[in-house]
Amino acid sequence: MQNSINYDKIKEAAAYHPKPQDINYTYGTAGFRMKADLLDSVIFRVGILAVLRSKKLDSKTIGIMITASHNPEHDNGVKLVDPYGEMLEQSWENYATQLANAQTEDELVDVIKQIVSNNDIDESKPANIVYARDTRPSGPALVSALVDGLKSLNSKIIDFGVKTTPQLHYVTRCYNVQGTEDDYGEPTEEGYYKKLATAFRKVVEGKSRLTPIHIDAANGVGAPKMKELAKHIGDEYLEAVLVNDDYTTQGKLNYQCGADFVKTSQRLPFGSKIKHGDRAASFDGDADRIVYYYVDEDNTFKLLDGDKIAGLAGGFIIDLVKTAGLEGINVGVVQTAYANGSSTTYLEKVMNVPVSCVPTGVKHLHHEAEKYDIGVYFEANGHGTVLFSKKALKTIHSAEGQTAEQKEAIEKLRALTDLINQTVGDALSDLLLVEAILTNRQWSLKQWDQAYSDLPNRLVKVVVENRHIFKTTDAERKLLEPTGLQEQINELISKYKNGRSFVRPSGTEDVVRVYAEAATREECDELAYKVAGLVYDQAGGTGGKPKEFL
Ligand code: G16
Repeated sequence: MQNSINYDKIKEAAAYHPKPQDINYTYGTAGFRMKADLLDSVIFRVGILAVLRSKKLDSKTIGIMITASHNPEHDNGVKLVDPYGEMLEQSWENYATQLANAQTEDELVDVIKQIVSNNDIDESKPANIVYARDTRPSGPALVSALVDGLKSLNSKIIDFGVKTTPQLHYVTRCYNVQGTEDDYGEPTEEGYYKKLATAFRKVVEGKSRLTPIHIDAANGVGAPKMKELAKHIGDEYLEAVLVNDDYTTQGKLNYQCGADFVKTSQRLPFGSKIKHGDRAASFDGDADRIVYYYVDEDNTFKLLDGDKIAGLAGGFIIDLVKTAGLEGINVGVVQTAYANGSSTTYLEKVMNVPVSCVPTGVKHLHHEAEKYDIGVYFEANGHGTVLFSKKALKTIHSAEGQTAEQKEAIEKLRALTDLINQTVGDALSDLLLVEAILTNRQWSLKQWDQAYSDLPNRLVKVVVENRHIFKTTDAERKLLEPTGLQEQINELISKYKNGRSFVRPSGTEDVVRVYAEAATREECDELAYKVAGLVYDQAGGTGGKPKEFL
């Protein structure tokens, strides 16, 4: 049969993509991610897994994204996207790891057979795959390994080309729900722009346009895609000025620019010339994160990160729901341990919204946000979105409203359900969401920033021999292992006013991350570097201690 699995063919193809010796691969926070030259065999095998997943899910289209997002240009990575545009179901991550680590072709076939039998997969089902990549120079070669993997199982393949990660999530969902009552839009890049642009114009109609938004596109795929989106929206609604939009020169991607750089170093990206009064935002390398910022009268850099976006979006949506008279729709916010303490206090005490804290990684936030009628989720690093449950969508789409004010609020909520990419955090869609809210409120960035003041905070990376020895609990806020380390961290924290700090292994980089916040900048930095030094000394630090306050 045409679709059934030919194991000899797989072995033959796999021989061209041998697994390097002595490397242990793990499907982490956002799939596999590491130096691009170590990924050939992994990508080939991810293709195989995607086909198995599609067969398992009745030939639903599975998405594959080749990107390493915020990582340096020489890294690359790959992740699978499930039919509704969400991250791969967690129970399958283990299969990805097993496939990637099978040393020989025979072992690989054994793992495939096991997955087929464990999941009762009907081998004769056809498989449908759509894939895309970002602008990394290693992308084309990795795509070719992927295609070899997909072809070894006779999958139907759609090459979606060079795209942002959220565009791939969007199109995956579109393919799977086309023509159903959950239709999500045209499964094309053009369809994506049209949907977002139309919704944006609806939400801001009749309001004065804001001053230009300066966008640092991290020299990544977000640059050409933002330009395209802006064309669809039209200058009369949004004026976008791009910097760091050189996505063709090698060595520039994410280099001293982009959302991760700005959030971590808490300063302007290279190339930005914004002055007091200007408005600015940064995307990351695959345009799934966004942070905003401005400079104050005294030239101080001010960051509006994912926490601030959650507050802004949550506040606006709650107001619309109230004005529309849609009682019975609850709104909640989901954060991670990286959320600034002040933001959590603001959300809980001032906005009176329920807040949940989950481990890092979009999949965790996404699932938690699904528990609310409208779930706003944002990581402090700028990755997030808003989910509308079926109940909320039905209520919003069937509501009519009595007064003109109610009708307007309902119309805006409807438009927001199209404006927001509900599959995953999306820098382009989130930019439009923020711009739409600020336009409606006629707020400057400073006015938005006034909701609350962030506690000074600091992120430090520590390189250790083996980050996998770090085990955490309580939404990553406490270390279980190495034993005894948490007690020492607690002792340090107790010496600082409003001190908070935690340590966790990164799922996307070969480092351990240390987060700290405290009442003042000096105390916060001291705490961060002391905890980092402790980790370095007690848990196999290598390559030099983090520099300050040793
Ligand atoms: C990915 C994940 C995010 C996560 C980030 C950092 O983002 O999608 O959920 O916050 O990695 O993760 P970690 O601290 O484990 O390295 P991106 O934008 O790089 O895909």
